[in-house]
Amino acid sequence: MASTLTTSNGNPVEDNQNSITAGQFGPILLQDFALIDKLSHFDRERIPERVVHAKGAGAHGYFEVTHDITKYTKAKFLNRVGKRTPLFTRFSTVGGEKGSADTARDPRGFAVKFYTEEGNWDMVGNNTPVFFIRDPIKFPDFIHTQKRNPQTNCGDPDAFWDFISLVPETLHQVTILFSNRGTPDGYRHMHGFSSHTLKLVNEAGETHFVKWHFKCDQGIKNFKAAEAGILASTAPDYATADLFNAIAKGDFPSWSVHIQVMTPKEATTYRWNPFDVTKVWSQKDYPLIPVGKMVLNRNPDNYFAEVEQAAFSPSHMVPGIEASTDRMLQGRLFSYPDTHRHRLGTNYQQIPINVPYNARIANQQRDGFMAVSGNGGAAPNYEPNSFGGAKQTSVSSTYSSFEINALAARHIIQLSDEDFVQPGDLYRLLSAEEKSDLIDNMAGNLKNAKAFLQERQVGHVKRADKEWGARLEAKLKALQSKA
Ligand code: HDE
Repeated sequence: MASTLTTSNGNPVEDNQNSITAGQFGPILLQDFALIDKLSHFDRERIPERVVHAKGAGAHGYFEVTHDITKYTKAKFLNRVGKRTPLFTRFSTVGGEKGSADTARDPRGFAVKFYTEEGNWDMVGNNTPVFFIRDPIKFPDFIHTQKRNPQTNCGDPDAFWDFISLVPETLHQVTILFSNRGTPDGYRHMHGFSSHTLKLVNEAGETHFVKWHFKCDQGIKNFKAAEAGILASTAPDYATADLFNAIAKGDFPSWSVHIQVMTPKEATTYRWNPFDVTKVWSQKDYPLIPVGKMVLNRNPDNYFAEVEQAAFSPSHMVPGIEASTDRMLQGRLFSYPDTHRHRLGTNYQQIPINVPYNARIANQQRDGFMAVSGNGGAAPNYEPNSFGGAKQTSVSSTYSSFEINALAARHIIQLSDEDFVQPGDLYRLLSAEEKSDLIDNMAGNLKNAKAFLQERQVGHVKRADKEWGARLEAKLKALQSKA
């Protein structure tokens, strides 16, 4: 049965079509609360969009443990095979605005909020195992080159390729981006990765370094550049609709979750710095160890409430899962809650989609805009206290400690030949068709940048693989002579 229409304070609205006026043709009266309530709320409907990953789609589901990894972690949600934890996942593109096309060439965000009994763990990853840069101080500049030019307000291929070619550590991720994995067929046909190295800590306090892999059970499917381009104009919400429709008809997408595990000792001798997010760990060296399954089986009821207001952070971690010293991860630990406080407010954790509802929240944080969950009631708002308020756990039992004895300075990570090995290996792994697609996709974009930028980038590609570089150069020449 239809319910009665009300104002925001619950008063019945008798007429939602006619404002109160002085006479048939007279001005509107200030006393028309129903009108002012409605207009003023409308005036405030927009919140800032995410500065990156603005366009996205999300769904609810669960994680089920299929294999015992208690020798690596004491995280309670992982302590029993068969245990299920509810979760919420949001997928996204990165560079475009909230209204941009789902099929744009871009990495895809892969963010999962696990509502565990020890609070929420957010695995905020991408569909790529690596990232463009390896120091967070470069991130705002890098993102600016993908956004609009400050003067023209149009996309700027010169800015993008200028940055990419001045910061060649980007080549590994750029290779993935310009392969067909840069245009996945929706969100159901791609893997997810923590990309960063995280730390697992077991009951005995022993630590291991891990990378998380969410292997897509639907199989990988990508678009070719031309198909993605057409869909950008004919079905700009392609991936959003695809996820929603699949779940609505009971075709629940799932991912098999694995970890790669490295001991702290191995981390000191491995060929690649395990804390450099531009590098992968070979699965030959560190095979995937199965952990569980993620299933998405429920659509949000309300996009804004659940998807737009979802606030993920790599710093939302449970005992047994900790950060590594990866510089990029360290920067992100700060950046996400910071952006949430700006975008959603100080009390963003009280918004229902973010509430760690399987844990009991008890602390001395009080007040602030939109304190909507009881604000701690009558409990003491300080600690230590003698009146039954929340108390800290013992230091040694919850999180691990590690030793640092080092010089604080702006330490440079030198670019070396080693940085070109993994992109080259990746190229050499591709099939003949995939190689041609990569070269076509890259040249098709790079051709829009100034000649000296093209040359600089071709130089980096040659350093990774001579044949690849030569083919890219030839393709660029061919495109130029056509133009
Ligand atoms: Fe993000 N990133 N990021 N990022 N990121 C954001 O947080 C940032 C990075 C990723 O569905 C923002 O809530 C910095 C790597 C995903 O809501 C912001 C650095 C990876 C999402 C932010 C990175 C990611 C974001 C914008 C360099 C994969 C969407 C809105 C140190 C491993 C989450 C927000 C969602 C979102 C900052 C790099 C993944 C501004 C400073 C590497 C999936 O805080």
